[in-house]
Amino acid sequence: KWPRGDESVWKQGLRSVNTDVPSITKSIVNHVQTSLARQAYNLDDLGAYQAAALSVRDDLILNWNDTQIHYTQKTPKRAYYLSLEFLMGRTFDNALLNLGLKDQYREGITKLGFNMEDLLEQERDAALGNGGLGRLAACYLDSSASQELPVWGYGLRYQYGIFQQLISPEGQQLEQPDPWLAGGENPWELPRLDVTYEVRFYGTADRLPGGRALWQGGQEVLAVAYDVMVPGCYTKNTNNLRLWESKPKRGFDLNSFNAGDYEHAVESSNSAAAITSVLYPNDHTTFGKELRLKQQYFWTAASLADIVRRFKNIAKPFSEFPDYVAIQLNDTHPTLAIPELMRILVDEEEIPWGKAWDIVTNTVFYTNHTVLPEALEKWPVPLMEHLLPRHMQIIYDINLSFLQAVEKKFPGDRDRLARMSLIEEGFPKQVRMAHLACIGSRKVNGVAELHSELVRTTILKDFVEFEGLSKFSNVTNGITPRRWLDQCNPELSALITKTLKVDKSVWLKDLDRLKELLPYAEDAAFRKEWAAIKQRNKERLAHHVETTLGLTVNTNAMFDVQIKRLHEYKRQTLNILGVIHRYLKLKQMSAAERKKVNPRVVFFAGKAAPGYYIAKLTIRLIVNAARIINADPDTRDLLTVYFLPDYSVSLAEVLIPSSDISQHISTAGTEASGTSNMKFCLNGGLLVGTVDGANIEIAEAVGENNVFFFGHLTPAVEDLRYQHMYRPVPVEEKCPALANVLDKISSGMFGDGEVYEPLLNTIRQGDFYLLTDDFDSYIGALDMVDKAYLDKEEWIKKSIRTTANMGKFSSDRAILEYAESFWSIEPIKVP
Ligand code: OX2
Repeated sequence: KWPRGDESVWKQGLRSVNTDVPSITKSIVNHVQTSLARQAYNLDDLGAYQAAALSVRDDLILNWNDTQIHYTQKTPKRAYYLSLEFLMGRTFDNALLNLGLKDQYREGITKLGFNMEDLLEQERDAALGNGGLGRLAACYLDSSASQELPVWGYGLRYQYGIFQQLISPEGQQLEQPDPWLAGGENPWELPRLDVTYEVRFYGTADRLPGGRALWQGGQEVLAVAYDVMVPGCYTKNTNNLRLWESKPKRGFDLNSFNAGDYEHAVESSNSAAAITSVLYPNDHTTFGKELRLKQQYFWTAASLADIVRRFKNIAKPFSEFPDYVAIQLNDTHPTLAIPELMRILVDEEEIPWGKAWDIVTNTVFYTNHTVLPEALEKWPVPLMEHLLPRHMQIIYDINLSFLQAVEKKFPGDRDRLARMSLIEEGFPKQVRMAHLACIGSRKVNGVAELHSELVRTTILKDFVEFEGLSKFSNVTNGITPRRWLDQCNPELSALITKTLKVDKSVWLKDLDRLKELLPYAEDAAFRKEWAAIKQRNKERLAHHVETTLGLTVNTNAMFDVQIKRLHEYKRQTLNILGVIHRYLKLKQMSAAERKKVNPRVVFFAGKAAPGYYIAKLTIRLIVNAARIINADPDTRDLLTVYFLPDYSVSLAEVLIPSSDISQHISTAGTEASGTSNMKFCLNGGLLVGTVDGANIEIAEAVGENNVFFFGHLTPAVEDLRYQHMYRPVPVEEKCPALANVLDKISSGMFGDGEVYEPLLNTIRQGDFYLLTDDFDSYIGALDMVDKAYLDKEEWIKKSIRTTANMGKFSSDRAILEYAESFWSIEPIKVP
């Protein structure tokens, strides 16, 4: 029955998605006219982009609305992906491709006198993440929608995303804020000013009889929802990413205001707004800052309140909560979801403690992303007690019964109790978030085979012994082929579609179909097309470098790319030292010898955490080495180096399709997975890497003869580090080639040598990341690359075979593994 008014009048007003060019241009012009209040006379590219984006937004809203209504009616079990970072990048192009409307929009935009590519460039990246962890979350959202799974994301709507990186003339990284929302309205989100929750901090928690407590007083802050629409690929299903913004509960303190104390009046309102103001730019380090803990609680509390309210709408007993809700913790950042859900169940819903714990441990799942000790989150107990007094009580209570159970299984093993406790002794005591996440979850997983094995045998070994192996598993990461092939490499996508003779939506959602390309490696005409596309992608990158930096890139050279966060464990230093070694060798060659050398262009890009001194020095070395090397007339036709500033998702989309080789050269056992390795290989770039993270599984999939491996293996690392500590060998003895490079840097070949001493000393003393151990085999691997590249036809075959074998690394496969083996949710198609 129609709920209100005249049904036919309503129906006349309803619109559906615009799919033909005339209705698309009509909609764009309408937005120019009314939403922007402009005309054809005063419309620039930015305005045209905005109007076109608003038109796409209308379509997304229709699908999004139908999806949400359908889910609400069908009440399927849903999964919630809690991530403090979502590195979404741009939306316009991706939405058009997923809707299957790019061609129509291109035609319409052309008719209106604009150029599609120029409009795409107007959009600012949504850069609410640091690197792999945040981009993985974005790929998983795309795959959830594309595979029609009822999955929502929950995150924070930071006013400022990851900082913008500038490089000073000396090669110093400078940071600038990223006010990504400053350009006016963001067309890709729906403000839901009606969806708000109160979140409390500080105050007192008084225990009541029956295990409950009353938490009151302190500061109350409002969480306001902003919904970001996440369209699936060639499906109506459009999922939701809900981002929370903090707001003061009341505008300002009226008493202080009336008393003339304006500063105090706005203070609390400022402190509320500050919570979601900025993304913390650290990757793999924790700082123990109160504001960060506030972010974590604010976000988990608002998300859980929202999840619980939605569950209550279906009027089921709480014992059935795990039948309707799965919550995935993206790393330990949302671990407070565990004590917060306990608080809601015990204090508010009056469920007995034991039953509540059963509900929690059947609902929550935890993904670990690193075994690096400095990245394992710990929070000082005094800070936790002050900010979240009730949660600290709950954590103590969980710990007590947990340690009693451990004691029962391993009587008298005090060391084990100390190792496993949720509280680390010390001054101050600290809460170990990974332990809490582990015992509060139904399943724990790592992100690649090797990493999951390291989780089981190192950081969570005691927990495996206590809880059994079956709780600990692996889900190898994946990437969305929509953005990382169809969108970033349209020509290759078109060639694949033509060759496989299926609609592109078929293979894009069933990436194993790429296997059908294998026979074409033997087809010379196909190889020619394949190589021509790679070449045009190189030219596209060269054009980008030319227009943004004013530098001319040699597109006849091999393109060698390393793009990722700057970190000692990722060893960009090894790469630049290798480049310098190559330069020195070239300098010594005769002109005749140089004729036989393959020209090479080396690209670097990546941000360093603002306080990470050594990583910033590495950038400085790269920039200054590039300056000298690129200016040398003896060698510049054969070797050039570029550091491209302000790495972003959008820059990655230009770099990745252009690479001949890419480098993933972390010290064995340190890179949990890596995901850009998958992106390069999917685009037919070959991998140079260590036997680490997902590199191993990529090599298994594409064949070891199609990758260039080097370096020591994980089991050797501990011993080598031990030797560095107790039986150090000088670099000159251990690795003369490397010692020579270090000497040249020290002696000022690339500017003031003194500057680099702290960086070089990390290698000369201790060498924790094993550069001296791996340097020779690294150079060996790069020599192999040179040799292989000489046989162009064979190289192209390798490239085709690599792409053809990358099906496993679709994030569709990964998300379906989570859906089936962890969350027990099923696809639900929106009609
Ligand atoms: C990253 C890991 O370093 C990387 O190896 C992995 O591919 C990515 O997460 C996605 O799983 N912060 N970022 C990561 O771990 C942490 C902690």
